[in-house]
Amino acid sequence: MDCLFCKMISGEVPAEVVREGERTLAFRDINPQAPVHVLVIPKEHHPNFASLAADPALLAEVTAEVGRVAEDEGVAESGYRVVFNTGSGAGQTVFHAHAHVLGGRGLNWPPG
Ligand code: DGP
Repeated sequence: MDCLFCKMISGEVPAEVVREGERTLAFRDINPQAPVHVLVIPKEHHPNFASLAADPALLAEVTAEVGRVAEDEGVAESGYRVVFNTGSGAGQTVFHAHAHVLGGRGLNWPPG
């Protein structure tokens, strides 16, 4: 399967990994939108959030890792945002489910 994030999991494409679990990987976004911008992904290929959510145990592992990333990156107290862009209309460009963890600056609402 020609999936960029699967290639990062296999090591074929380099990634700046910040955490690795048995079923998850967390790495820095190549185009950070905030001082902290980490992507948390399941190692199993799921094309989007809806597919990932069909495996509640795996979704729970991803979200637990999001919380650990926020702690590790020092934004748990100051605040952070978790985003799953789902579908091209919402800005999804990589079709392997991923949570964006954004923090380290003030974040506006509503998002653009
Ligand atoms: P989205 O637009 O929600 O599908 O987010 C995809 C993110 O993936 C985007 O913020 C940029 C990031 N990204 C794309 N290619 C690479 C890459 O090769 N390495 C890393 N670390 N991040 C990437």
